[in-house]
Amino acid sequence: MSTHSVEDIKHESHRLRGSLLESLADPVTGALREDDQTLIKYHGSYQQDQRDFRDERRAAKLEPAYSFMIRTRTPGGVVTPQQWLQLDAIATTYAERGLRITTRQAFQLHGVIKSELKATMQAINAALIDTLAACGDVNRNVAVAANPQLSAAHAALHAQAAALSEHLLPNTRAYYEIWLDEERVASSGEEAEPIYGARYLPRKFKIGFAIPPYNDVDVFAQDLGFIAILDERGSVLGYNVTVGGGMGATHGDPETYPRLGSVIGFVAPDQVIAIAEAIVTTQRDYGNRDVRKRARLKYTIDDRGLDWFKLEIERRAGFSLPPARPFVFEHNGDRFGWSEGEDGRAHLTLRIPAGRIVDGALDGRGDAVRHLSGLRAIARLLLEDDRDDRAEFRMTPNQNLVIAGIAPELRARVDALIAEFGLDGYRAASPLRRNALACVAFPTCGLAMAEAERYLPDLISKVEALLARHGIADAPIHLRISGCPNGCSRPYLGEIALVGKAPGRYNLMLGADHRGQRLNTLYRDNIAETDILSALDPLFADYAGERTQDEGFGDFLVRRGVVAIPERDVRRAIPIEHAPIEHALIEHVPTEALT
Ligand code: SRM
Ligand code: SF4
Repeated sequence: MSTHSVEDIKHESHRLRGSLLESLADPVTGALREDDQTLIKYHGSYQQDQRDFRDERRAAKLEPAYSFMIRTRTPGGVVTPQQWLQLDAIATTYAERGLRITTRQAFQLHGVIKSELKATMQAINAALIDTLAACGDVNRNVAVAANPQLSAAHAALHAQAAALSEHLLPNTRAYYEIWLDEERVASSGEEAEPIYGARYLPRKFKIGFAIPPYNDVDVFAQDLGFIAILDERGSVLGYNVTVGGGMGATHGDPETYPRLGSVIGFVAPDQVIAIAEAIVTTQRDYGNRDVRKRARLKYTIDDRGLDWFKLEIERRAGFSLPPARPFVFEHNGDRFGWSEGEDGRAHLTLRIPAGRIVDGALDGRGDAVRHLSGLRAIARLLLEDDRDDRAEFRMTPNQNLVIAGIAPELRARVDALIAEFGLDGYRAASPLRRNALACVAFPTCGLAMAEAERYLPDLISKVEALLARHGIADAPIHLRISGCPNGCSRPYLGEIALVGKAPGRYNLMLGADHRGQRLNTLYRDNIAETDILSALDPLFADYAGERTQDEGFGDFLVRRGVVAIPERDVRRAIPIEHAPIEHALIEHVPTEALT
């Protein structure tokens, strides 16, 4: 690693330019200079190396197999069928392992080599998608509820999120100069960064918009969350604001911890940008720049107090926040299958295991799938037919995919394609499998301590067998696995979670709800698969016999005192008087229980 601190690197980078051009042009190595490895993150890319090959390469006295991960900035995860085809072609040409949908509704490409990085970036931009600020100490991809049914509310939130994402982009032209050959204006000096300043933020910053009753964005895991409050016809009245959510922690360091966002009040739609800017600049000025592990907004708030924080952001925004409005969350998963939007269009939510879209992967039942080819065929069909340009591909924050806005008369043809290409796995999959999340981990993630994405199908099969033995194969339990405690699959919000500690060893965490409102807690430390299954076995037996109707597994464990969750790790809904707006489901996915 660099001997320079990240704060110094940012400050001395000439607005994120560093020596990236020189690093990219150096043919001797597949890597970048050390400081540039930090700076490239702000351009949406990470230098990585293939960890499966490390020993072999070392033995052969070769440098590690360096390559780059590229992450898109796609607010709300929406792309057109045309863009889908372009991304597919880019992944097929330049990347390994297809397209990867992330837990923040972005695409990741893995395995792009340095000499092809610029061409890949240019191809992404030619598809009218960029990667600016997808990583780094800035505002990241803004997540939006994927809700396919409330079409008008989704459109309003998506527009709001896209505008906010634009507003919070860094001002520097570095991205355009390095990747898109924009000429640098010699006399212009360094650009002003009115929102970020010369050192950008102390740490990454994340924003998500939720539409109750679904909490698919896990709004309480965001640094800044907006919970949409709709009127009875589905129009957006405004948003409850949540601050200070975050998942990341470090094993054995009690100074670091996951934290749920605190609900601090309500804003009207036209106040969203002002309050977001006030929060971002407060974090810029007061976030911890000495200790990176303590630099997220959650620690700024805990160190200085929520009351202080609220007063400070109100002062900066120039208005005060009235009390939060009633809201209720029912679920933080996705609703699979066909549904109908209020606009009469059809929407299809597909399960994409761990978000990895490839041909030939296993779907957990040993079947080869052709997801990349299948989605290509669907995109082509939609393009052929898209008379009114309304169909879109919408990634969900649970790594799944909604094909939204399909003309109803195309349903049968889309259904035929999902069957042909094995994209209909959601119909037969258990609720456990459908709802499971796994972060990337090995072989690309440099921070992984244990497997996650690659282990998920096998792990699920074993947990499914255990559930079946107790006669509860259809239990809609949310299981999440991360290869380390950073929490990229938001594991601390899983009813069951495995958090990697070492190869084959995990912390077993239990007791979150399935609404994203309660964190789980450590149940067993540093155990291997056999012990994980043995620990779950008696709990499943009890759950099978003693659960109340519709009681979730996490709720059951808390009620029975198997785990105790402190009140600070719980966020309560504010009861609403009228029933939440009903959603029209036109496909009943067997065994899915929405609790
Ligand atoms: Fe993450 C770092 C992957 C969502 C918390 N995350 C990483 C890196 C870049 C590893 C690294 O720093 O070298 C991983 C790249 C792996 C790879 O090979 O692709 C990585 N994070 C991911 C993705 C792809 C996981 C996935 O399986 O989908 C998600 C990409 C999101 C996106 O599109 O922007 C991803 N990461 C998250 C989330 C979930 C979320 O945002 O909703 C979290 C927890 C929420 C939070 O931020 O608190 C998360 N990632 C982290 C952290 C811990 C941050 C902290 O506060 O401590 C790190 C490590 C770090 O920043 O130092 C990290
Ligand atoms: Fe990598 Fe850890 Fe994030 Fe998994 S949780 S992708 S192992 S940083």
